[in-house]
Amino acid sequence: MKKLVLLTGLLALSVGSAQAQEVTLKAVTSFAEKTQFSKNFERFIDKVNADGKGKIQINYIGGPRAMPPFEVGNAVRTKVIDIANVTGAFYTNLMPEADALKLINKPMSEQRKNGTWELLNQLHNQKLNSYYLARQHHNVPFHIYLNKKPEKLDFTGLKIRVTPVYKDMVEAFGGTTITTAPGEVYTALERGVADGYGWPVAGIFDLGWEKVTKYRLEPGFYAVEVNVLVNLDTWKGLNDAQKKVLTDAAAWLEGLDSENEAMIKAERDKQTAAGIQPITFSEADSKAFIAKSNDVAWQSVIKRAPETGAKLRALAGN
Ligand code: 173
Repeated sequence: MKKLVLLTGLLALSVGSAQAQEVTLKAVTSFAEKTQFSKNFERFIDKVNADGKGKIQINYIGGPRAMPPFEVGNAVRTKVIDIANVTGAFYTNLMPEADALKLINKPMSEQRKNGTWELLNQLHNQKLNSYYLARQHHNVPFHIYLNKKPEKLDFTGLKIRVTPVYKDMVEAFGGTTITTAPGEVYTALERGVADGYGWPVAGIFDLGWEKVTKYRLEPGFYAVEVNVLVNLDTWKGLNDAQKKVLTDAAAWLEGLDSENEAMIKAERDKQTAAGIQPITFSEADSKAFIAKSNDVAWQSVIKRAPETGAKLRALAGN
């Protein structure tokens, strides 16, 4: 009898380790599939699936059709999914410091050296039960797009679609805010529920927003961030070879940001060709706009997370 138990145990063990040779992670993106802020993550998945044969594979479930964007952070926390492509703006409810990511625009190579990545990884470990694998889209600014032309850098009387990225600054400049997921922007503009919206300099053509957009307000502000998070239990369960596939692919993914300068230029040209006019103000006004936008955002983070918020501001140096 004892022998039998031992044998069964051994058998179970060997089956277990055979399975551990190749793991499959379940992935979700918080942006529509094949659009600007999912595309590089999809390239990352292809790379992992090519490099990770026999070790690690990613099963791509998809985007907002599979899961509402504001739920992705919680889904990776609870291991409903293993790996996610998600902006911090969509999980500030779980981690207020995620709102500071837009204020940190040093290259990831530098953030990994100066302690920023380490602190952010700790926060993701604690509050999102996840490992902070990568950050993408360095040096891509946000803008406010409008259908009414303001006389100055002020949003008084305007209703603007926001996420946590833009909420504090739009309100600081007198605007009324409506928070929606990207999937609801088109209808809000079409129906005149919103006079404008916040969005990065790139990606407005993906969901047809050029048809309902007249102006792009200058200057751009903050910095886009979309992160790749891995559930912490999933991460800890991987062996070194599996971790290496993900870590190498993450470094490669961050390297794709070298494409951004040309991409931004092409997007601006495409907007001009589509009849979207830039609204510009004096250099002094633009500078003051950016300074105030940064200040209100930092204040908002530091109010919710006094100690870590202040540390992040010192690391960001702005
Ligand atoms: O506007 C948004 O939905 C938003 O917050 C965001 C964040 C990063 C990239 C693109 C959009």
